Amino acid sequence: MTEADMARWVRDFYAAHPLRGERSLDVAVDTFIANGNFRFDADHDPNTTVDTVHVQIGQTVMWKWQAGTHTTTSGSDPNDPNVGQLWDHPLSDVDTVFTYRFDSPGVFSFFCRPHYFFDMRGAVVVSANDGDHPLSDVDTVFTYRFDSPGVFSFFCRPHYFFDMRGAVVVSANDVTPPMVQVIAPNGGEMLPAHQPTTITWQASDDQGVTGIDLFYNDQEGAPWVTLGRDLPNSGSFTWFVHDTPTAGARVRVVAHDAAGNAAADSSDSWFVIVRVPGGRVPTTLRDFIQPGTQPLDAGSLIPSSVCLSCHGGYQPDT
Ligand SMILES: [Ca+2]
Ligand SMILES: [Ca+2]
Ligand SMILES: [Cu+2]
Repeated sequence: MTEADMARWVRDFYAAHPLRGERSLDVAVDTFIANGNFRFDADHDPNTTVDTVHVQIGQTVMWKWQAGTHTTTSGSDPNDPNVGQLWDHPLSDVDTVFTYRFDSPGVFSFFCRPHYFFDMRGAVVVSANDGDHPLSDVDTVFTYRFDSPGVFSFFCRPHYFFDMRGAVVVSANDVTPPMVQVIAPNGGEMLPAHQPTTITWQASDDQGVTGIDLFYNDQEGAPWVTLGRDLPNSGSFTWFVHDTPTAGARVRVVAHDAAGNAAADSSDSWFVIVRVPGGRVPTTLRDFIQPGTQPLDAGSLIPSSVCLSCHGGYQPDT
């Protein structure tokens, strides 16, 4: 067969058979050169007869004519029942380039129709990349876990030039606890019971304070009584001072961050809760300090030994 015969054979073939395979408009990541030695050369090495290129899903491969007249035809050999199903194009001095985008993983063999028996063939290995997934009516969801900090950009391959893209900012694991300081009452104040007073604090965190818990107690070592949980870090809270007159009260502020770190600070020294002259009739649950009646606190059981003395000392044998 002369060169002219070969060109005519290829021309006649595609006059009788359809071209197959949509040409990719993307930039090719690798190229096979269809050369005058009946080779698809991708590695620029004439000693490797059948070359293979490796790409990832969504990437495009180019076939480029250099000499002779050839075809690039998908399939493992001329007897493959699926021959030419994915793509089938001439490569000649008038059809110098074909490009094809691989949108599914697998091994894709191809060959030149007139030169298969000269081993003019090759393969494209398409791997599914963890960071590369289709989204379509048959692949409706993709999820990904970010295990390191940084800014991760992403885009849609076919629609990048329509600005279809985004970014995920992953912050480092937060191991730094917040800083918190009670401003008031910080010790020495005289606070009348049943009157509102403003608790103030300052709290900060490298990643942000997500919640504030407030407590008070009325003597050293007494359990902390909850005044509020998971409050915003507003820096102040109006406390309707409990009717527990004492010279030894403190407040405590606990600051939390999103990673579960916490820090606490209490009044530097005692403040005084002063009984209102004449007292008041309790009107709401807030006025009682009784185990179980506070909206936010569980009660604690009193050991029975305490009862022996508080009832005036019963005789244990009666
Ligand atoms: Ca080669
Ligand atoms: Ca932190
Ligand atoms: Cu050929």
